[in-house]
Amino acid sequence: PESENILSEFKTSSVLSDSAREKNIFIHGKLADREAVVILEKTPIREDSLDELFMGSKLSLEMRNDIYSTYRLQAPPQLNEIKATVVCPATEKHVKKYQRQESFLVEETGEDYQSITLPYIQKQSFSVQWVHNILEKKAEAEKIVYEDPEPEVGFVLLPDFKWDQKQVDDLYLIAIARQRDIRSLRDLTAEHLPLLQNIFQRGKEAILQRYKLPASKLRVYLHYQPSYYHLHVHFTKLGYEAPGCGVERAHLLADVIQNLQSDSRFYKSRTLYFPLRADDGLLGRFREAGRL
Ligand code: M7G
Repeated sequence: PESENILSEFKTSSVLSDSAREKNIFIHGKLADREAVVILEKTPIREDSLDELFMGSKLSLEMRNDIYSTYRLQAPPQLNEIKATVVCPATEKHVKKYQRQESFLVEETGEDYQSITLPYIQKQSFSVQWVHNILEKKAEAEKIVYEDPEPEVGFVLLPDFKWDQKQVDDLYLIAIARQRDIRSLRDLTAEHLPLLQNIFQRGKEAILQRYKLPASKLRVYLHYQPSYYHLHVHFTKLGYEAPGCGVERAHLLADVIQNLQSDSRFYKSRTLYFPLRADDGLLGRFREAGRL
């Protein structure tokens, strides 16, 4: 673990968004002259830390009224951490991704995908270098929870970087397929059923083993559109509202499997709906094509 504070050089240019309820802030700025996005997030209070919290904190009364009283509690430093995520150098697209924005629902037919979406994502999507680094064990190798080395149906399961792994209440893992040419849901056919079933089955087993969470406590899904066009599956704890997981983007893996079982070309031919943010270039393409 690095101890040097690289953030001491961070120069804020603007706050992209923040939320008092989620207790996070997304900041755009510069880190040693390079564009950067920094995400700060207060971590959840863990049940297993309560004794330490009550015993070790400084308490000051703010007000007392009848049966009600409020305090400021100064927790010991190890229980008062902020999770920081740094993207540097950040592209324009990263800045946009974290900016609070109005969004619009897009209706994408199979033809729209071929004529509008595919040409766009081939030119303009986020790099998936970080995904390749994981598959090649050049990064995050020590975090891998489960891996199946088989080239066709194999995958790597590891904690999503949104999850600090301190409590299972906000469990969030991703399974990354070893196959590199599956961009998204749209590329899936019945040919990929063994891969999807393998991820579903072994992913659930690995999570039960490691975190004692049964399949009945998991939400297993793909995003469409994803941010990163290399096939991956999200595993989150049921009931945890992960940031950025709106109902419109999520497709349950169990449904995806059934749909492909009944029609191999399901995701090639069906109209898919998803929200795009006002400044997303893809939304502009749909507008130009008169599809919005
Ligand atoms: P997505 O559906 O493509 O995009 O999911 P979204 O971020 O809009 O949901 C990609 C998932 O990969 C997200 O849940 C990210 O939090 C996660 N993720 C992104 N990056 C760059 C990393 C990384 O470097 N490491 C890990 N472990 N997870 C990442």
